[in-house]
Amino acid sequence: MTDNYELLTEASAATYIGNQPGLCRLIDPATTTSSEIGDGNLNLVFVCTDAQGRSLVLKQSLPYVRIVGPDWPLTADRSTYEAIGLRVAADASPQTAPIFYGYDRSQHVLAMEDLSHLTVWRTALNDGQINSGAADIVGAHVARTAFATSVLGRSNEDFRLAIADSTNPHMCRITEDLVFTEPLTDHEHNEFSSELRDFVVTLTSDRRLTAEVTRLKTEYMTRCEALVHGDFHTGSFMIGEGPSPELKAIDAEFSAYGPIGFDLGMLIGNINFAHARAVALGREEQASWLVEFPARMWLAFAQEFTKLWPERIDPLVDDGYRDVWLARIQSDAIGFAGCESVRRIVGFAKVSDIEDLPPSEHLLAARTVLNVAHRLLTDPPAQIDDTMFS
Ligand code: SR1
Ligand code: MG
Repeated sequence: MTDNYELLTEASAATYIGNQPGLCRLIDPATTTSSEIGDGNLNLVFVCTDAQGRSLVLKQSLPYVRIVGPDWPLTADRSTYEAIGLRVAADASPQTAPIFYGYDRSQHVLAMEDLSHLTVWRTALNDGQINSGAADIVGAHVARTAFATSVLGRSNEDFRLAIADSTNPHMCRITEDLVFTEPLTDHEHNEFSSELRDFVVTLTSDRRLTAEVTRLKTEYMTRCEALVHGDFHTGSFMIGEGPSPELKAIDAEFSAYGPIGFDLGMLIGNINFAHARAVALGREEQASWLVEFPARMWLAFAQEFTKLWPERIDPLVDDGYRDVWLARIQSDAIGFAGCESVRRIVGFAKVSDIEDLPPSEHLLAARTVLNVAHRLLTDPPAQIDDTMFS
């Protein structure tokens, strides 16, 4: 699945930079020191800083899933798709993407802006942070990247070529298995406390729910509307402080063409976790903000999409179709939020929002998340509104 290449270390990162003329213009390799800070599920991440304080990040794919080890091999070519996703976001929405310095395909290394002055969004949420304008920022980000990569922003030929270039089969397969299939089957990846067993079995064997997840999985696999980020959870963002924070989407190795509502739904699912945590910990102000988050993000998305609409390339995409499309994106997002909510409680790659809670709060929060998911998948609201987490 993967070729031979050399894994970077804290000691070798400066030498690597020294061999890359494009990077030597940004940072002095002779005085560079590096520190490996990767805390995600998959990759190596090095923050490299020189004596003048200039810095950048090198991200390298490991040939396996980091949190499991070599027993779960994984194509290092995922960085090729991450490069596509990062370039698209940097072009279409530079305010919400890291500056992208380049990609070395032979070594599976991406070079980008150092964002270590920011915090992983999930960590900030877990600590109780509130950023009132974050939903507006993310909604507009999704609209801009979706518009730019769909038939609205690309010529017919470029659109089809882009689908082919970003097909990303191995990473999409992970999503197909982990987000949709495994949580609803008797899979070894599934793990949850014994007190939840009866509840989980009842929920995941509800035929209305399994039918809806099957439908959504097929939509994810077949409806190539735009380049989606593909792993749009709160661990895939870096955030600053304040009402209108610096907010950057990172970790785009799951990029592929798919339904535009997929990213919106992933994020709503993760806001569901943050909300359940806030409620379990009695953080009322944070919980109220998070209840309003999905509708506010949706509004920002729809407004930005509508603002961009007059710039569309294909003259046959008429104004009436915009509202049809928006309605479908909205209903997709509700369903995908349900899938992500089930998956992170039942299946692989749990989230610290829920897992780090003390046992009794953990149980309460997990049940709350699953109840919300069940409703989103079997009796969905007509629109994304403030009742989604009720
Ligand atoms: C094997 S990868 C597990 C999960 O980590 C990533 O962040 C994605 O969410 C993926 O599903
Ligand atoms: Mg990630």
